[in-house]
Amino acid sequence: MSAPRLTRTAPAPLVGQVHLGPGAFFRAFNAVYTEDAMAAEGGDWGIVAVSLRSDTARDQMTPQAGAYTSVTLGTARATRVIGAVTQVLVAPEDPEAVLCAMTDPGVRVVSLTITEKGYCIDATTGGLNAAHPDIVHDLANPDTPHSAIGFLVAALGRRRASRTAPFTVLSCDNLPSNGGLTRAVVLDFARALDPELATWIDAQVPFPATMVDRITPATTDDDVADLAETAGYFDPACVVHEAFRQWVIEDDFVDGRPAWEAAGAQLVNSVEAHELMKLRCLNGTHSTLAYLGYLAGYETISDTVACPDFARLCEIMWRDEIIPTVPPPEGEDLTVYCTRLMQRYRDPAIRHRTWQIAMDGSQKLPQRLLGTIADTLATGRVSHGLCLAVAGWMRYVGGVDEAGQPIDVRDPMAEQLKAAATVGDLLALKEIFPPDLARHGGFREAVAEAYAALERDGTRATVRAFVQARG
Ligand code: CS2
Repeated sequence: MSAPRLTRTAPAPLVGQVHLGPGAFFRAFNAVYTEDAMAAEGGDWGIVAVSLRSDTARDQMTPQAGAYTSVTLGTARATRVIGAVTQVLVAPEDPEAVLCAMTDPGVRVVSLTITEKGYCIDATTGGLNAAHPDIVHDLANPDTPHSAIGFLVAALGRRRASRTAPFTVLSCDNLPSNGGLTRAVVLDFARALDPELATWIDAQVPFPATMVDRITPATTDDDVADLAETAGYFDPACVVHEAFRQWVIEDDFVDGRPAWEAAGAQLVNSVEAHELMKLRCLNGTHSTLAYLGYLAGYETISDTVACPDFARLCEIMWRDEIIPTVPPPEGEDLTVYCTRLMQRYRDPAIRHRTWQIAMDGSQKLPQRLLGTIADTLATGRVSHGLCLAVAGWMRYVGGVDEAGQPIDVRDPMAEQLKAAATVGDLLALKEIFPPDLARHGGFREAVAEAYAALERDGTRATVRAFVQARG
């Protein structure tokens, strides 16, 4: 007999937030923190979630009135039904409904998990990519936006016109200075549309930065089936994640926020040090393991670090190449932090696919690997482990694995990457490699040598040779 569908039991909270990007990470992270904050301190902080692309989350959650299950994996496996999301909208179907939600005076925070590519950044300037097809569309059709940026500016414009207080814009994506970056692209868009609106946004709208951390593999059919078997109900919107979570938030909100500190979030004046620590120590080694692990034939991160050479590669990179570039945030011991990271990576219950992490490398490499490499080059040294990771990415985006099988490369720049025939061609992509770095002889040589070793000896042998040489 098939299990009954999950149904909402607790009454839906009154809405206080809109969230753009209702994917697994949001459901495992933002919504869980908000659920806990409301349980602890009350408040009308229910969430209207908005998908900018697909109807999947809406179709999965609407029959459940927005409720879904958070599954904590590992030895402390636990499940709980989350009720913080009250509705899921699909923007392409009804942009007006999204704008109505975002202009509701009761909505005081609009948060985002739209992935790095969702910000339409021009990587060479750090500002808005005005040539991005969604931006071109939205500037010509401001009332029916496609992009998150277009929706933010349209909603803020309506709030200004109706003399409604603005909301706080809270980026929750893995980008350095994600608050300032979001502010920059929103203001660029607003200036192109209505300079007076841009002036108002600049003066009235806070864009606090955040550091977010919870390893959340994509939900599989097996996860849904396991939940149906163990909990006795069908919930296609369930999310699976590790127990660990960390949210560091700049406390700069124009009209209140949920009591996230009651849920364990850290409210600080500046997130910068935490962001750098997490992007370089966690996401830098995550991407390293993703590309080299996939090429070596490992399906998940835990499978990859189960090989002593790959675990040792991480430890050497942290010790010699990453930690020296990261000023420790107050209260953090980076050696302890990285030891804990390796414990998180090793958890076999967290089946985080190398292929999933390998996605969108053109949007991830700069803040995860290249910044660290550039900072180290400035001291006269070359980060050979990180350059091996860059070479691994280059081999990966070549689209063929070591068994000669095709690799399903997912990246906004997939066509350009496929057309790049050599290391030099890839280094010439200014959207990824800053010209100063791409021209640096020590960097070019280290990447080219690593690429040649991967091609000649294979990934496992190359990683082994690296760790044996650097013990
Ligand atoms: C991962 C991140 O998919 C990826 O790129 O590196 O989603 C990572 O799991 C999170 O940042 C962990 O907090």
